[in-house]
Amino acid sequence: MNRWPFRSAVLLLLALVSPLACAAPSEPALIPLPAQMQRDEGRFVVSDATPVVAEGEAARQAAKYFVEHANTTQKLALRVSAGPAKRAIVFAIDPKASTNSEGYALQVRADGATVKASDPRGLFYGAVTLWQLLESDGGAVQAPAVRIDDAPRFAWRGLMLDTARHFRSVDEVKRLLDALALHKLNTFHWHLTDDQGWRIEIKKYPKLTGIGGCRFPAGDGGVDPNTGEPRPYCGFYTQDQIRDVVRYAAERHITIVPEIDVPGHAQAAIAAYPELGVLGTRPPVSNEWGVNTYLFNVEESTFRFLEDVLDEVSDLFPGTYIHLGGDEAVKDQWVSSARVQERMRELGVKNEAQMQSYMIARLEKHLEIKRKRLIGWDEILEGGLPPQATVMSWRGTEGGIAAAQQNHDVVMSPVSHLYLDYLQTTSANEPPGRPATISLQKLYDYEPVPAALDAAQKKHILGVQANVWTEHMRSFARVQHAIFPRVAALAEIAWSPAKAKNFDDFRSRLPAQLLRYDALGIAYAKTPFEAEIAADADGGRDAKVSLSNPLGYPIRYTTDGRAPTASSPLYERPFEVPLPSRVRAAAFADGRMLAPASERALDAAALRTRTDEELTMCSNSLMLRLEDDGPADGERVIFNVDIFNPCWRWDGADLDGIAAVRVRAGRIPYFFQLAHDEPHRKFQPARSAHGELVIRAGCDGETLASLPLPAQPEKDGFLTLDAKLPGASGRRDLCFYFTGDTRPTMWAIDRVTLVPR
Ligand code: TNX
Repeated sequence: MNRWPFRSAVLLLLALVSPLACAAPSEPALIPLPAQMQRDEGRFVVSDATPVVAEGEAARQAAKYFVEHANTTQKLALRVSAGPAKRAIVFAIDPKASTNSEGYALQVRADGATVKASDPRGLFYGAVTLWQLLESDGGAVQAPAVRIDDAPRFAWRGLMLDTARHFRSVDEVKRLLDALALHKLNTFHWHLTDDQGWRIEIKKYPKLTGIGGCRFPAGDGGVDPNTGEPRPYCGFYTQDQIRDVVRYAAERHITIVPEIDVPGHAQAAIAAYPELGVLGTRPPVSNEWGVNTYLFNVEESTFRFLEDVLDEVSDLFPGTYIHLGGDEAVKDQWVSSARVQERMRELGVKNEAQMQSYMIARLEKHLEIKRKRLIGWDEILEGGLPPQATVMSWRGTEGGIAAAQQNHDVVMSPVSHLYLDYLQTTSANEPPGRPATISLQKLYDYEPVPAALDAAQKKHILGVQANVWTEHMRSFARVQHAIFPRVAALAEIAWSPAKAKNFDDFRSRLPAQLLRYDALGIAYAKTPFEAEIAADADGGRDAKVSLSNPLGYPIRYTTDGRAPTASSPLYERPFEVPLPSRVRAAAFADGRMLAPASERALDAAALRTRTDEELTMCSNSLMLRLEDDGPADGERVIFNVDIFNPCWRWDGADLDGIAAVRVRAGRIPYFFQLAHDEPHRKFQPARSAHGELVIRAGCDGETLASLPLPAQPEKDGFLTLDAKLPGASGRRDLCFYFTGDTRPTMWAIDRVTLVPR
């Protein structure tokens, strides 16, 4: 009798039951890790009949939050009651429970659970922890017996969302706030104004949203496919919606820090009210990424405008901080304006950096009247800064160090580690974004308190924040991909004691967090959990296959076309397969597949093709992963391209028996304002009307082919060119680039195929 089908069925069943049971980790999979935890003997079984006891409003709120989430993820129908009860879950405010208002004490015993805190905030975080403790094997839900004494490491645990570049609905913002709370984050920095859109209703200046709330996207994305008419991209929050979001955040103990960016990133405001600008003319709301040159002017009337705006903003947001931006304000317009220079003389201001300082200081004074504190990006340090101002350090840690040394409070948010618009893996399944990868581990290993600071200066580090800039995130799915699971690592940086941090341990707790994401409907990034299949043709009959997972989870694979399971062979080292073959592979943890299996058909033809992701960039000047501009809605092709040097390499291409190289390229808009970086963009001189595709043996080597480009791509937006390589042989480093200044569009390679003789 053939026993294998039976065995597979059993394994399948095992794989289907909740992996939390299979995992049975000795330590509960809590994220972020609590400050102190002790595991005791036994477990508390929770059922629909388990009473949840809460006395007083604060306790009731925390209990309700716990019950809701226990219902969502564990299908428990718990009810909150006031009376004492046996074998209960108890939430209580207790002044002695914790000295930190965000701290709590939690105990689970075989006969019940208690969460106590001195403040509603702490009680709320205790509720989150208790929810995370719930485990189920498909049958009973239980929590391990444990004693936890917890409090956060940092007071500022933040995430910034840019809703200017791409707008997100109120519902999406709320879903995000919910998820932040479950990571014990307490600050939501809401980027509401930028060159590409003004997103907050200001009653006194309705054109800010009426005009500044819409832009016409570059290329096909800004054209209605049915009518051919321009199609605007619009969105803003009414003041009622803002109040609603503020209330929703407060219920989750999240403070919102609104950002109104001055004096740069102001093009949308100036498009609405040109009199606020330096040139006096009306620019369009920008549809280009990068650094735009439009600045607010420095007239008294503009200060009145900004103060009016800040008055309305202050009334909407009850939190202490208002963010005034200050980033990337290239001063060209101020330098070349006679009127701004005259104003600078009037004000006794020596240079443009001091002019920005004057502006920030004056607005800071105004915020003081409204009992608000000013925070801004680290550029606000240049030219001097009022002592009360807080600095958000993004350009590295230097700004943060300098600020703390000058006794300013600091929030660390370095582009190198905490920018979530940077992609997290090199997978071809990554969405558009910035491919200088910030992996989960890189983010996790970030330490926010610079060693360069002395003890007193270290106290100025309020905390950390990750930033989600959304130039490349058209959808909420992409925003979630950028945030999850990296926000789990951020949570641990922000909350857990520095000495408790351990990436391997974090990684072992992560699969349980993914199950929570699944249950909550959070569209986390799958790319860190994929198996990557790399193959190298060995002479033509066989290929050498290597498998990897960005996080190092074990990989199982098949070569017989079947889907990999928890019992498929475990990958240990590179192996050979005959051609053709089909390799399928997936990463596993606790017997569960972490992401859909990857698949690769290996045959001689497939191995002669490289996609843009598989090619190497000739330099790393400004690498982007960009999407096509069409179709207006739906899926678009994505290209890896260095916009400063659009040049790709195939190192060691095997040219034996090869007659030609076929290059498929797409044409995408060139929609970047690079200000002072613009001259670094190198356009190789063109020889023909529309430039050419040049292929060389090594980027400085002999030219193998130079093919003139047409004026237009084919109907589908692509172009296929065949370059004959007579007499090609051996291994060569092929280098591909396009010549000519092709703005406002540019060519980008989609794939390269070696065509045999
Ligand atoms: C720099 S970070 C910016 C943003 C961009 C971001 C893209 C900062 C204060 N300014 O305007 O969106 O780079 O990574």
